[in-house]
Amino acid sequence: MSDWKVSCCVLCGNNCGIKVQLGSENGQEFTRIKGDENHPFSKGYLCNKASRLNYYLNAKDRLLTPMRRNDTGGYDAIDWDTALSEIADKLTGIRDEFGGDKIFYYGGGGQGNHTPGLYSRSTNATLGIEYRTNALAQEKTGEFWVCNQMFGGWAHPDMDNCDLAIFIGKNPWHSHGIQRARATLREIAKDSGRKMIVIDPKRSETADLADIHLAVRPARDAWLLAAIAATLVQQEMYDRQFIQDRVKGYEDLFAILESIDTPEFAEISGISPEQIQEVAQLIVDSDRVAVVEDLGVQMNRHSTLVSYLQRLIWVTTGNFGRPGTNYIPLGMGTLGEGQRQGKSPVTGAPIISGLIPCNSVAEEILTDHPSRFRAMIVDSANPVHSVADSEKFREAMDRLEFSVVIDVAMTETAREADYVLPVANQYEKAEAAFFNFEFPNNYFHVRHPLFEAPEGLLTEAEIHSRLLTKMVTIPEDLISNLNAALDEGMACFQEQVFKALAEDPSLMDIAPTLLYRTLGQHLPAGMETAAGLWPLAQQLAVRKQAAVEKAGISDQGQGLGNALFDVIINSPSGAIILSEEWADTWSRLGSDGKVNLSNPELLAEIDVLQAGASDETSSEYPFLMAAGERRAFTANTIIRDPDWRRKDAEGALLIHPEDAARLNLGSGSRATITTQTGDANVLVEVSDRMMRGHVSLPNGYGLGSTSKDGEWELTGVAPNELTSFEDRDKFAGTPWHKSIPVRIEAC
Ligand SMILES: Nc1nc2c(c(=O)[nH]1)N[C@H]1C(S)=C(S)[C@@H](COP(=O)(O)OP(=O)(O)OC[C@H]3O[C@@H](n4cnc5c(=O)[nH]c(N)nc54)[C@H](O)[C@@H]3O)O[C@H]1N2
Ligand SMILES: Nc1nc2c(c(=O)[nH]1)N[C@H]1C(S)=C(S)[C@@H](COP(=O)(O)OP(=O)(O)OC[C@H]3O[C@@H](n4cnc5c(=O)[nH]c(N)nc54)[C@H](O)[C@@H]3O)O[C@H]1N2
Ligand code: SF4
Ligand SMILES: [Mo]
Repeated sequence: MSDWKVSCCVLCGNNCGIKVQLGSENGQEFTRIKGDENHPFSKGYLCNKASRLNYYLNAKDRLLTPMRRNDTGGYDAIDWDTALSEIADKLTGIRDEFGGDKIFYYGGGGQGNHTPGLYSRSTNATLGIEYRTNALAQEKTGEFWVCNQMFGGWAHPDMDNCDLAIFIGKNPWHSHGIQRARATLREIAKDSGRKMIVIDPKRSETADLADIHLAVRPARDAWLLAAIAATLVQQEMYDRQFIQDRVKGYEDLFAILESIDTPEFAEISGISPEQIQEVAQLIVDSDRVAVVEDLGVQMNRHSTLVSYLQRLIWVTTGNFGRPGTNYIPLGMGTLGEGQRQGKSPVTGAPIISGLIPCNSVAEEILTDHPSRFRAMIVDSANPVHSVADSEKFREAMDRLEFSVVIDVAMTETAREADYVLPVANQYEKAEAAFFNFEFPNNYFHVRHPLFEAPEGLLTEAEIHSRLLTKMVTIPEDLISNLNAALDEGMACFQEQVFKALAEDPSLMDIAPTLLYRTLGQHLPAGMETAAGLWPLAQQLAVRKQAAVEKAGISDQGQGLGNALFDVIINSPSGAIILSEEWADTWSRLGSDGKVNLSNPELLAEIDVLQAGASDETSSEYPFLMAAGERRAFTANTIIRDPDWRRKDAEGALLIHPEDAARLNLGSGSRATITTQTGDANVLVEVSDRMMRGHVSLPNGYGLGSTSKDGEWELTGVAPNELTSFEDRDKFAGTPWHKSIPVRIEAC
């Protein structure tokens, strides 16, 4: 039996620490998996999914060689040098003829890996790529923008220390998103001094544990939250002192909230005025309110407005910047700075945090507009499956003059690409993710590789490095100099890097690859891909010297940034890298230290609510469907082998008993779901958790894999075969996946 090794689970963004024993009877595998009690935040916690990680590690359709599409639409295995030479030729050809801004970059990381995004920067800068996106632009960009306007950064809840936890369109029992979610939820539920409110049309597993479940009508959260905010203002229940001292730009907002007809809004939302009053009172009576929203509202109508309205509730009641409330974290990398800058070249879609809305990508390609994208690099993402209207995305990929996918598997997106490049998986290289939002102590987890990659597979860092040598002349003498400097020590290396960049700032374009070729090669074997984190460590050490030192990291004569880098690459369970004060969260707000509630565009949008709600359903499409629910055995498209699931093999459509009876459906029967975009045959499960008129389909199904007879077989329904890319938020372009009008018929 081997020793216990440490790493993390890669099946959701929580990335809980794991301890594993390794075996190699059937290839590389984890023979035992348990929680790592030394992980600074997951502290030994795991959910049911982690025990199934072998299905990722030993994925049965693992890609093992570069592939090139042939004339018959199939793929031929080719060698790396041929693949990378041809890819470099195609990409530089498109750049030279049409401009680098016609090449689009999609992805850069998944739930557990963010180093692809670091190294692709060299390729992207060399090609002059200007436009990119990733999955955040189909869920979080509206929230990012709202938070940027209010706080100058993305707000997070302190669920561990709150006395009132509010979950809006989020089911952490299954989806996590907060550390040790099930344990945390149980702790809150058990403690008579703490309360929980869940806002969800479905009686979710989280709602089961709540003190108050507000079963809002699907897609009507905006009216509910506006009614709660209006109640606080109209009855002067807000925190006057806090507003006076800590908030600005609220005057126009308060005037609008004064004018809201609360009973009317309550009626539209499906929640009684009495319950709204009760909730407002509970918020005011609580000392420490922590609030989080997620896809139930972010992938829904009025999503950006909802992100704003829910924040009004806790900002006006003073629940920010104190333990147990809400804060702005700081970590190694930033995910969503939230600036809205520029527009996409063809459709003029808003670019937030540098990302084009995922829903707009196909439209940016399927046009004769001269600015259309002509090539795409997809790295660690599966947009054909994950973006609205899969068929449209396939058409768009077909229309491109060139596309390449970098992935561990032959995904739905890979199957549309001209070239597919296979990579070492996340247990075969050093990896890290930037989903670390804890505060005031913040951690970072660089995982050490546990296995060698199968022969012939490269890391993303190596792929981008080799691709670069095909496109530009790499300054090999500089690489030799830097390697010699490394032999002298990190301080000398740092000095030489800064000197080289000062002499030739254009080297910044290929800096990640330079680091990989120098620092990377001096790190312990297998850790090469961690080199790209070095500049982030340097930046953090400069920006937050006191907090890094308070975390116990000391300069020791090599420079604080180098010491921080040393700590992160030598802490296999993860390390605390920042120890801040609660006052620091206030310092992110700008010079006056005030939360800014002014947002004229969203104020005007509250007026739109006053006009009432339109009926999203019709006689043709009488149900609303939430397309993409998180369940016990879903993990985006990270595990593709259907056998990993212990239950819900096909991903059943959940429907209320009365609706099912009316349609002559029972658990185990089959139905056809029809939307404006497509139809699908689905297994039905009757569930009294659902609201009448509301049905739910899980995410991560409808993936192809090789069956026992060697056939490519799909399991369950891929939700985006049924969704439309036009159904999207007007501020952020995020999709309305959680309220799709559908027709359901027994078959
Ligand atoms: N098991 C599992 N966990 C995951 C993932 C996974 O694939 N599987 N994916 C990860 C990722 S990428 C993300 S972004 C998160 C997402 O995590 P969540 O947002 O929590 O996941 P969902 O199940 O999509 O949606 C949450 C809830 O929204 C509710 N909802 C639907 N319509 C409405 C509505 O109109 N109003 C309100 N208020 N609620 C509504 C649903 O009933 C559901 O309970 O999960 C992460 N964790
Ligand atoms: N209708 C509907 N659509 C949705 C959702 C929904 O609720 N409803 N949810 C949305 C959400 S919140 C999200 S986050 C997106 C997620 O969608 P995407 O970001 O497109 O992708 P994932 O499914 O997370 O898959 C990540 C990819 O990374 C690959 N991969 C795994 N390990 C590695 C590695 O080491 N290197 C490389 N290069 N690749 C690797 C996997 O094989 C997979 O193809 O889906 C969205 N789509
Ligand atoms: S899937 Fe479960 S075990 Fe894995 S990171 Fe998420 S919460 Fe942790
Ligand atoms: Mo997500």
